[in-house]
Amino acid sequence: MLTKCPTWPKEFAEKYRKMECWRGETFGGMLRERAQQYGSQIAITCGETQISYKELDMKTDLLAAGLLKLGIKKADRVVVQLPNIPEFFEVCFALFRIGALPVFALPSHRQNEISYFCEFTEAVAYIIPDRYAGFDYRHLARDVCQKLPSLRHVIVAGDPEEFQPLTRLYDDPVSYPDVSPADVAFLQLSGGSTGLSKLIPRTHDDYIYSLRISAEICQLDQDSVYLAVLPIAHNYPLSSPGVLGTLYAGGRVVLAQGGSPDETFSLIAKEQVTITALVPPLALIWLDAAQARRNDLSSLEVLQVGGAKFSAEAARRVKPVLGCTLQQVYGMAEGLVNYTRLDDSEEIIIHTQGRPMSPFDEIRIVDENGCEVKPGQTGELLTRGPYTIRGYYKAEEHNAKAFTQDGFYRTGDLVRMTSSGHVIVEGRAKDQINRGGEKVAAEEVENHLLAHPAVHDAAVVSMPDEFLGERSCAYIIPRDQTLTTMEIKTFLRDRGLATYKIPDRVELIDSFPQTGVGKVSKKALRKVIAEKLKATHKTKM
Ligand code: AMP
Ligand code: DBH
Repeated sequence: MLTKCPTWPKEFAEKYRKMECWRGETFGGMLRERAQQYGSQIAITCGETQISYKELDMKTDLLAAGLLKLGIKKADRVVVQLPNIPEFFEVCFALFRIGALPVFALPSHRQNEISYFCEFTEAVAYIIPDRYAGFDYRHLARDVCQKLPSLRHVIVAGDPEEFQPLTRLYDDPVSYPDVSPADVAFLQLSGGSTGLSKLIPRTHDDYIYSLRISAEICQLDQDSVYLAVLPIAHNYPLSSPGVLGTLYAGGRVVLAQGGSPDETFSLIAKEQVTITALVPPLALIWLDAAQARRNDLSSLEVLQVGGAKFSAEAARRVKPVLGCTLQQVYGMAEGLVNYTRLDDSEEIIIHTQGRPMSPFDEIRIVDENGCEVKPGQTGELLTRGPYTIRGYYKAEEHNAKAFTQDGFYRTGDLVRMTSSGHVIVEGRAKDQINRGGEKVAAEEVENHLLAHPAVHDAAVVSMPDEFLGERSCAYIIPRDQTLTTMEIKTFLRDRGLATYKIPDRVELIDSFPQTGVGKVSKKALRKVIAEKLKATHKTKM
């Protein structure tokens, strides 16, 4: 058993079992069952490669055996940084089958993030592709190994150079350790709001429940074809219903390497894709591209948009332009996912972020004092339920703040509920920038900025952006007036920070505006930059 993972109190676990949310399934068992049910039907398509359910199950067995032989044991952590390639599934299911835990890093993470994940989770192995999207992950692995000599294995899908090749690990099947449905299956990442990302322990029981309900709501079945456009390690394309929900339902997953209309539109026609998931900026690109060209997108039934707020103006265009039903998705790796239903009215689909997927999701909307607001008023969303965690991994102090005494997760999102029970996201109480679905914790970036000798103080805030919704702006009080934006950006990149966290804009300032109690007023800084942008925009017109 993995320690330092808060879990559901006994009476809740009993209730969720009794109500048949948790049905005692594991990922290893689920794949075995699907292989028996669907055999030679295709589970995964990637380019010309097709993998059937039976084949996936078999390869999983072989790889699981190889991982055990390598010395990877039940409850060990393994940082998995794989893009949308078939090996992602073989690796994850093999780890699930032996009860080892993938830690889901994103392809965009760099030395800083990966070293932290490896160190914090005491990972025994790190699994990467050779090269992907013009980046050589073996370079990254070398940097990580230098920093963490204790990391035992680096395993490469592709040309391994000095590391271990994934292909050599496939070995004769053995018997595998017992894995309990109540065990933690993997660690997912939170977008983070205080410093470094927190790690989210999800159990087989709770995650598989969320897959089942998600697949039901999206009406997935054996004929469904899900196009994976976003990086599948992310919770949204992984589980809402994502690639795992599609496999749960016996459908087919088609892996795309990116979201450009050039690649995806022809894939939709070729593979007869029925459903896909985008973030708002990509949805905007698709809407414009579809109007400008004549691809056959008629197989597409559902377009999911989530990860950041989708504007009603853009939402309104989806059906007329793409000819499919829009589904808004408002979720979080910590658990709770809201969906608009496929048969909801246009009004609801366009103007709301949906409603909780499970009847057992409990929602509270509260003011600054923790008191419930009046119906229809805006407040912070708190939630508890059969697939929402009760605490982060190894984060006792943070958990005391991020969860209420009675186990509700404080989402940090400001929402209001319509009389129909649908949620509208109105803003954010947490110190985070949502860059078109990519979350940046202000404090993490500030800490890096403060490490620069010419930076006296730093505050990172969001600024409005037509395309991404928000971008990041770093306000810096310099010790040295010659400090340039370029220098700051290079400094952060050299520290191994993922590119999406590097501030889009740097503003030098003499002092920060303050709140009544003398804290930096980020609200005031956001206002200053928003007005400045508006003024320059006007002079340009
Ligand atoms: P993460 O912590 O990375 O799992 O990100 C979850 C957060 O993304 C939520 O708490 C929201 O702040 C944001 N989010 C996700 N989906 C939506 C959406 N449809 N509209 C607005 N915000 C969203
Ligand atoms: O942004 C997210 O983290 C998210 C969005 C939609 C998510 O985790 C999800 C659905 O499951």
